[in-house]
Amino acid sequence: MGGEKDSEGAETGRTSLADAKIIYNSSFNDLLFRAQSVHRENFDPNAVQISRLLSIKTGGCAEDCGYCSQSARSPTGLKASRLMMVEKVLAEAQKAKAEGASRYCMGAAWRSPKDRDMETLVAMVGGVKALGLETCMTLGMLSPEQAGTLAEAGLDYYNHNIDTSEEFYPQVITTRTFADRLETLANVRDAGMKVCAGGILGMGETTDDRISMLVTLANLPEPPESVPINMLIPIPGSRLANAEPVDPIEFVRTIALARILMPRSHVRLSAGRTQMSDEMQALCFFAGANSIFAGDTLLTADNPGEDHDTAMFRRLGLMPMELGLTE
Ligand code: SAM
Ligand code: DTB
Ligand code: SF4
Repeated sequence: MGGEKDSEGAETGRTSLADAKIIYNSSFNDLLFRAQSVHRENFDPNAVQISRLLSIKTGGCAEDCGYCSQSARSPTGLKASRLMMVEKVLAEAQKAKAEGASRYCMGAAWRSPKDRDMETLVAMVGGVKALGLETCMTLGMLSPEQAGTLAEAGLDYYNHNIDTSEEFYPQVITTRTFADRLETLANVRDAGMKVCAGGILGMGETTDDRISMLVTLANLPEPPESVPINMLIPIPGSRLANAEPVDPIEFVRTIALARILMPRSHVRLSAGRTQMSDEMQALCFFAGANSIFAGDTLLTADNPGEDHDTAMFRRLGLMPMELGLTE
């Protein structure tokens, strides 16, 4: 692809925004063919990794993310609850495993974890791992020490999204900065965990914002192993409740660009699948998406559920990716 060049004309190994735009704007057939070719060079094209989500601490969050049902600043009507007990989390993880999940992701509505919660979180990681599942957590910002503690507990992945482009970000969140996000990602990486970082489409951002977000992710010192692409689930009462929905073809183009810029990463078709037809999801898989969240609920919002996804996998000839083949 001819990436960025330094002042002497040598390749820097980074992707330039200009190159990414050219790829994104190529004809749909050319873009999808290229994305699918890259996908096949790096993955089994018919295997989709299945993750499950659990909200271990719901609602009452101090942050003001404009898309979220869990911000205490938005009248979304969501009831707040305390951090779940370890035993309850392990029982839920056991059920998810029995239903075919290979990775278990635990999310908390926090700006960042409190030091008093670390012991409970460490016990959750150890317990879920002992069930033979990969572990992931998303708890907000992490200090280097907190990242170190979770890594030592055996946490495989940490999810922290950049959500959108650096330019559009202040219109979505004001209580923490884009630079704060990158700092947490660096702390996670330095602690030796795998990084899961992506964003949301359909918040009123431009095409250039979407491309810029992916270029930021691809140009991290190491690209994230896992890249969730969410389609905004409009939450009544949230600031972005009436945002302009993203055009499905633009959504698929964004998935294809993610696959091309981050050939070896898992690209996860995350929130918003209840609003997508099987045909749209099929195009996303063809464009290189190879991970989903399964189950009836994400953190607080609806997801298609087991029966629907089993039928869709059958229609498309897709198979759940085996644990151990997810690198
Ligand atoms: N509180 C933690 C944080 O924000 O880092 C973790 C949980 S937060 C809900 C995880 C991610 O879910 C957000 O960064 C955002 O990308 C995504 N998300 C949240 N609400 C969403 C919505 N309504 N539609 C689509 N994606 C959403
Ligand atoms: C991510 O990028 N998407 C997931 C996961 N990471 C934690 C969360 C989606 C949340 C959708 C809205 C909800 O369930 O409240
Ligand atoms: Fe809080 Fe996370 Fe929701 Fe932002 S996205 S309001 S930090 S739970």
